[in-house]
Amino acid sequence: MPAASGSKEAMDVKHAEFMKSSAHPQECPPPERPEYAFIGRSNVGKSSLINMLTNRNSLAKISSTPGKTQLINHFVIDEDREKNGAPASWYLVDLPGFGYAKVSKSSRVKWQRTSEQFLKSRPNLMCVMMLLDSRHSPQKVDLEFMEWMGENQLPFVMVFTKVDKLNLEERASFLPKYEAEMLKRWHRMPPVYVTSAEKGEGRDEVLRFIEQTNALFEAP
Ligand SMILES: Nc1nc2c(ncn2[C@@H]2O[C@H](COP(=O)(O)OP(=O)(O)OP(=O)(O)O)[C@@H](O)[C@H]2O)c(=O)[nH]1
Ligand SMILES: [Mg+2]
Repeated sequence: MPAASGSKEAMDVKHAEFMKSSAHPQECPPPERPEYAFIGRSNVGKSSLINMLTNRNSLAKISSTPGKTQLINHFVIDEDREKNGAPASWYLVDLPGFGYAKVSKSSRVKWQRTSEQFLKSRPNLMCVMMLLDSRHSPQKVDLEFMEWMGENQLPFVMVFTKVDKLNLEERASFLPKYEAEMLKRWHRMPPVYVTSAEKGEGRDEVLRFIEQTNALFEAP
C-alpha cells in the first residue's frame, strides 16, 4: 500500500461544511479529527485562501458574518473520507483575524485570550497555518505571535498570501528578507508555503502537507 507521502497527486477536497462557531474552547467539537487552525492579521487573505483550498466560493464568508467574527469557527472537511481504511477527514478552523486597528483594545485582548486558550487546549491540533501577506515586511504582531507559538511548542507553518500581487523582483526578494528577520529569533525557518488565492498557486502543496500530516494523527 503506498504511504501517504508517496503519492505525487495532491489530495483534493471533495466536501467542506460549516460545523460550529464556538465562543470558548470548551464548546469546540470533540478533538476526534486532526485539526488545522488558520490565523493571521485582518485582511491577510484568510477567507480567500480557505475558499481556494476548499474549492468553495463562500465557505469562509460564514466566519465573517456579524457576530461570528470573534468566534472559533470549525469546518469539517471530507467527513466520510477514508484513506487506507482509516478516517481521513479533518477540521479546518478559522480563527478571528488579529491586529485589526478598528476594534477596541478590550476586544483585541479578548480575541487574544480566546485564541490562545483554544490553541493550547486542542490535543488534535496538528499545525497552525500562519498567514502572512507577502507584500508586507515582517510585522511586529506577527513575529511576536510566532514567538508565542514557539514558546508554547505549537507547530506552525508560514503561508504567504497574495503573491500574484508581486512583481518579479519582489517575488524573488520577499522570502529572503523575511527569512533574515526570522533567523534573528529562530535557529531555522519553519516550513514555508507561497500562495495566491487569485491564481490557485500553492494549493496542491498546502493540501499535500495537510494530507501527510493527517497520517500522523492518533485518535484519542
Ligand atoms: N490579488 C489577490 N488578492 C487577494 C488574494 N487573497 C485575498 N485577496 C484580496 O484581499 C482582500 C482581503 O481578503 P480576505 O480573504 O477577505 O481577507 P481576510 O484575511 O479574510 O480578511 P478579514 O476577514 O476581513 O480579516 C480582498 O479584497 C481579497 O480579494 C490573492 O491571493 N490575490
Ligand atoms: Mg475573513
